[in-house]
Amino acid sequence: MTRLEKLQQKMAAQELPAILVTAPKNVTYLSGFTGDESALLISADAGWFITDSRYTAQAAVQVKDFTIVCHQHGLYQEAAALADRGALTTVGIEADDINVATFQRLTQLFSHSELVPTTGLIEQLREVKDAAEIALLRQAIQITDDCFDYLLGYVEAGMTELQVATEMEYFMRQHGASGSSFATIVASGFRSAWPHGVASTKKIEPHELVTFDFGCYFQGYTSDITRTVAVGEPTDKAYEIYDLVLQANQAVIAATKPGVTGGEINDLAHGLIGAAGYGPNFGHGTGHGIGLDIHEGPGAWGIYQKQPLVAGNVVTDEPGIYIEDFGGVRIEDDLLVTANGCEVLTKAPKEALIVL
Ligand SMILES: [Mn+2]
Repeated sequence: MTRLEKLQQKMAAQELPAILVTAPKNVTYLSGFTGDESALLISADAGWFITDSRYTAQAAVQVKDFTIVCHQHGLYQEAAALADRGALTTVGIEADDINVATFQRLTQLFSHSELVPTTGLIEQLREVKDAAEIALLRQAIQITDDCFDYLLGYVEAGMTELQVATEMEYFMRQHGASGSSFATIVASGFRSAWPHGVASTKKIEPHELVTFDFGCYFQGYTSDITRTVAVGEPTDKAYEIYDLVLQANQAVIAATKPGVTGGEINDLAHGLIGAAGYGPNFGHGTGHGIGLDIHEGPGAWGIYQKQPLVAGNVVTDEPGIYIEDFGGVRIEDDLLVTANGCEVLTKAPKEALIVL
């Protein structure tokens, strides 16, 4: 079954006769198109890919399963005209993607259709990766693993965090990445206690902990890894919190399998760190899904907390401990849920605190 057919099956089950897909990653997922400013109009038995002249040649190569339509007078005008012609009187829209101004415009343009907000229809399909997606995720992750190996021979006290982050991003692009997953985090010393301390002009000082949280996009798919190292021998406390975070990271790996919920995983990691007295120092969730987006379902919080994992989910495992004015440790792996457990996709070393 194609991804389009899977969506049409889901639409039928929810009695949704048509949907306008505007979120760029959802357009990519369903059609194969990697450009932007395009949309899909999908009915029970048809699919139109709407774009403009900048993208028609690219679409002819990339887009499968859809009729390609090149608009002259506006993306949404064309979508509304197609809906009129197809007598689509009810059209779903992606509530998470459409802002209020666009919604008002769509309401005017789709004068013969009722617009129905939907959430998560395509995102739910994206949570279960197929073999082609897993192959691309493996390649994105390989580049980040290689980058970490390179880092171990590169980082020295006296370098600024930004210098290191720039080198990392350059390395990943040299090895096939189209870009980084997010602003690369290099957080040293007191800044390592900031869970999302994006690289700054601060110099890395001897004996400091340094947390690297980074990833890259490879052919549309993203990776996400965190490692903490010490640049010169750190204090005993650094070893203590490193070992605790590692235990939590490994406990999550041991527990991750189909049927377990994100909430259970979250409680396990927080329970372990809490029992050692560092509960208040671990404030964030234990993980999230990755794929076309750096944060996607299934997550370990919010609406996903009660949702059981299934084979084909790819989730992160990222406990951390952050102590203000001292520093912090986070260890993050990417896990592929398999039939009876999980495979750790990230291979970068973590078994003991690395001292450079
Ligand atoms: Mn992450």
